[in-house]
Amino acid sequence: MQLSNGKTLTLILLSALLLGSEVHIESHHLVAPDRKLVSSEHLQYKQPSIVSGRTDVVAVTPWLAPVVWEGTFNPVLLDSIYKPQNISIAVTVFAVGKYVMFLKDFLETAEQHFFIGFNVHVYVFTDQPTKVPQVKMAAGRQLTVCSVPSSKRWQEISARRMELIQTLIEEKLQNRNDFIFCLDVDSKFHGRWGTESLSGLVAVIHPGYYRDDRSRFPYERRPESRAYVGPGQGDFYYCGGAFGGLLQEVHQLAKTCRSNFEADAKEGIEAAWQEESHLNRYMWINKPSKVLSPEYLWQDFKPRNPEVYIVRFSGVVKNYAEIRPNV
Ligand code: UD2
Repeated sequence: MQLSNGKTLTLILLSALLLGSEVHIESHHLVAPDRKLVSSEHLQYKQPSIVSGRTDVVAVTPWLAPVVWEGTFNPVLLDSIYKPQNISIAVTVFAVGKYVMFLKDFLETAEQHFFIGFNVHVYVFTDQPTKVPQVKMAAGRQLTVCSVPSSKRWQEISARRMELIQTLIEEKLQNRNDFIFCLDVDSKFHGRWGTESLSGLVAVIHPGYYRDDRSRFPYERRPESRAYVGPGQGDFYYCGGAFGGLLQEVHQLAKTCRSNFEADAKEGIEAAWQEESHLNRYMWINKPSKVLSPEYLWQDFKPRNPEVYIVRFSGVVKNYAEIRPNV
């Protein structure tokens, strides 16, 4: 039977009511009041245009969220808008087992490129607090080490991050930070990552799949998993290695991914890419309000594509067999 979308939905809801079953709505979008973008009348900057600019990339999603590429924003203008708001940005990074070796480069390059001139608080989660390197941090920036148990499975380390992010926000960050970014440690900053990335819910497009048809995205494809994304569904394939936004939004994301991951685990299911699969399902239902282009998480082994003018943050080449507790 052919029906318009509206009619199909009505029919589904009606049948659900008649059958007495529960209609499960899993949208969690919080109303994140947009911050007022107040600019100074004294700032001189290049005239904006709506007819000239980048034509080689798409800079807006079909739900009208900006996609951030070099050349689509003015960093001086944005910084001048956010600076007087005295915002504070939390960062989480996990370094368990051999991954502590990546901390030095991660922290040192963050000092050179990540939200320079703003309040930044880095939370390092590790099983070896004594191995956290001493890195000189600029005024307004600080680091806190949080102890976590080690694990024999890398999948568990990666997946438990959602739980730890959820509890960190609940127990330590409320009323102290405005935004949070959760980043992979085996990566380095190479270029500016700043106020252009701020929004309610922020996702980064994975560098490995953005030119592919969505049928090739490595979503979780088993319908019995809570991370399931079916054929013809999904928008982009997003990275598990970088996401962020307003505290409340990231809290909702972490809480949902954690509980879905744990409910799956009780039924003996581990999604194809652990928390990355759950994040992809979440971001498909709860559309990100800003999407960062693959400039914000490239991979060192990949040659740079022409539309990527600048690599801002990139995963280092690593030998998985050497650094993971299991293969
Ligand atoms: C991808 C994702 C990663 C995660 C994973 C699926 C990117 C760039 N990376 O990377 O975020 O979604 O797929 O689970 O999107 N870790 C440790 N110790 C370990 C293992 C992992 O501390 O022994 C931490 C560390 O912060 C690391 C992160 O977990 O950066 C992700 O692990 P990975 O880098 O080994 O995952 P990978 O490369 O498969």
